[in-house]
Amino acid sequence: MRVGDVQADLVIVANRLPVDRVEMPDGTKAWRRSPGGLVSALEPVLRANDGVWIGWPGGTDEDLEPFEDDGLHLLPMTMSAQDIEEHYEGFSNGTLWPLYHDVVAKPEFHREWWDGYQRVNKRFAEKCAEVAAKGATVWVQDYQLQLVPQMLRELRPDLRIGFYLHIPFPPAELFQQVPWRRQLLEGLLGADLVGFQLPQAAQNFVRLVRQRVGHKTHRDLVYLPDGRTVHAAAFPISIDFVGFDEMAHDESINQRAKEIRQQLGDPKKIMLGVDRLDYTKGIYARLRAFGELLRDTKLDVEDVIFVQVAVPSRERVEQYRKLRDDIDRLVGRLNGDLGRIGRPAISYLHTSLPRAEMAALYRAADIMVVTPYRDGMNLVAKEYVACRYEDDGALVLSEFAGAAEELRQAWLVNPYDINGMKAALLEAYEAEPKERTRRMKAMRKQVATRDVRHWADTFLEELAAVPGKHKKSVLPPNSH
Ligand code: GDG
Repeated sequence: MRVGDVQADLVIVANRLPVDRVEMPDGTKAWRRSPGGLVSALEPVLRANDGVWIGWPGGTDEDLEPFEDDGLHLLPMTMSAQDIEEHYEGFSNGTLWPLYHDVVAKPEFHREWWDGYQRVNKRFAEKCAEVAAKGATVWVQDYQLQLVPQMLRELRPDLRIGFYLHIPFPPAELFQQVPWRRQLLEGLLGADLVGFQLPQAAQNFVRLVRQRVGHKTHRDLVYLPDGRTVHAAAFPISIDFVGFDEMAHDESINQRAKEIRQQLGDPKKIMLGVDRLDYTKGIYARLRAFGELLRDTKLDVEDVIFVQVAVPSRERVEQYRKLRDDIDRLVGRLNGDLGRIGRPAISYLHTSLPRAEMAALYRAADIMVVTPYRDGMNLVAKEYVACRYEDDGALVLSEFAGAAEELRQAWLVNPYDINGMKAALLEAYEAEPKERTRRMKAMRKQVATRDVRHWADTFLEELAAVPGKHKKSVLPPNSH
């Protein structure tokens, strides 16, 4: 099939395609479905609407034809080495990522990165404009493509455009650092509906639009001089609860969970962290807190082990390389100082794992430790909850993960407060089974009802409901 010839009624645009280009052992290239939550959320929607997904398949300079994979229509975008350096590694991950995560690392501002960001956004917008049918719905995903809504609206005013930001949207005090702040806001205002993880992020956005662009706003609505209304609202993302719950019941997964326990030397308790190796995730501080509990003899390596899976991520970006070295050193030191023969303090894996192995780890872990400094949502926390069908296990969760708004019964911690984190780890470790069950039951109920289908459905319903032209009298925007 030639997707390029098709006019689609639903177009999803994301930085990445839902499949990765992989090289097979015989040297040929093939496609492999990426495992993320976003893919499982959007796949049924795309299927039901016979839509098209536009995105980068990974790799450079390979021109690929549109194709169909397992019934999904996919349209690969080509990225040059320069695009990757300036748009992806540069402006997206060197400027926006740290800026939007509370400046946990220092964002860098480079004019050539901004040029690359604009260039790639333009190409994505043009591709959308080509394949969207008249009056179609386009759903743009995430911080790498914030200019697409406006660029696309200029090309195709007939479209209904939604935008969803998967990461936090910062308060005005931080956002205004960016030299191109107004362009970014105007880029987003091309959408009819701008979705965020949390209500606070939507409020930050509306406030910035009022202050920086000068548009009239009322609660979660922005009134534009051309008569359009832009709606900003929160749609907390979630997971395929039923899918995880079913996988967790699988005999072979539970067998594997037992085996993992044995291989770890049958400790009384297993603590677990699973994160992309990213400085926002708070891996270093969490391991330090655990190390101190051992050093203080509050915990003993004979009883407990910390399994930390760090999934390789953005390895060409300098800050990520440094983080990896720091964590390598810390793990080495803690194991050297505190471990015994056959009893390391930390079992550290720098790798990505198959989904089934992740589920087995969730089944094996008595305490899941999720302590980001800032996180849009954090799906790992929800996946753990979904796998604990016996209502056992304990979740230690950062207050600064979006998930903390919903998972109130977790042991909530401030990841900057090492003593507080130590206390929470210890409490979760020592909690009575009854207490763990009470908390887990409530959290499972929450994740089961607010699953990823609910997320996608509510967003698309809201997008379809955005009102037509408003009749407000508004002044042209100011010009600062
Ligand atoms: C961004 C936002 C927001 C991880 N390691 C492996 C693996 N994973 C899967 C997990 C989970 C996903 O990747 C990670 O999602 P998170 O939400 O935890 O974090 P980010 O990657 O930072 O995601 C975040 C999210 O977007 C969605 O909006 O929640 O706040 O930062 O699904 O299971 N999957 C497999 N092997 C691994 O080794 N198969």
